[in-house]
Amino acid sequence: MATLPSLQEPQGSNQVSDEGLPDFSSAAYKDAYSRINAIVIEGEQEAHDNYIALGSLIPEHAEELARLARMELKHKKGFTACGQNLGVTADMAFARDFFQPLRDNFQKALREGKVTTCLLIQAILIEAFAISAYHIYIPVSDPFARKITEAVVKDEYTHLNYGQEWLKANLDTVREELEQANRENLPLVRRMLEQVADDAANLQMDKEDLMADFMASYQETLTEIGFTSREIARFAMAALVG
Ligand code: PL3
Ligand code: FE2
Ligand code: FE2
Repeated sequence: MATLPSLQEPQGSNQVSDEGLPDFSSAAYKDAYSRINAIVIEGEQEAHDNYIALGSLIPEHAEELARLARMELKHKKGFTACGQNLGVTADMAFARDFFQPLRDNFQKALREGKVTTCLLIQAILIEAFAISAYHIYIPVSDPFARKITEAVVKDEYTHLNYGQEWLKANLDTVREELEQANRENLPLVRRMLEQVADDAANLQMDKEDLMADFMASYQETLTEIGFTSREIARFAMAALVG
């Protein structure tokens, strides 16, 4: 017996085009994008604010940090356009909540003048998270967003590098604070990854790919700062126990 073709696309399922890309106009895609897009927009805005704030803790680098901050506003603009291009309204309230634990920890460290903790949170953990997300997003993105994201990811390496070089230059004095800050904040990043996994899956981004890419940047950065593989393994363990 012949079945009637369904006129409406099934809600919640991910439509796939001939090229294996998601259907960017499906309700399921747009719903997930409203949160992911908001997370990215909010993340770029907070990154801007954090680099400006870091300028007050490292006044001799205030100008360079202001330059990094400006790049973040450009990223925010680019990702805002990505959402508009798909006809999606970003759920900014969701994104504010998403970042709250990490934002609170950054603000506390800032009040206490803890440069090392602030740099670990913004320039290492958040940037490595962004880099992994953008890497995994690029191959499954729409052509408009792809161009923007490819340009952004290059800048994010500049930001990661800034934190890396400062921590490397000060390694003798920052070890203890870095270890403690990592213990408190790496579990938060892991939770954030888990929170975003279902929406990311709707954009055809795989959770394990995200985690693996994150761990690769994280470990590489700690190696560059000057930690041994044994020390890095201890650092990474915080993701398991937190
Ligand atoms: C700092 O430069 C940027 C901070 C942004 C944090 C990004 C979190 C990413 C979550 C998963 C997003 C997938 C990418 C989709 C892009 C529209
Ligand atoms: Fe950025
Ligand atoms: Fe950045």
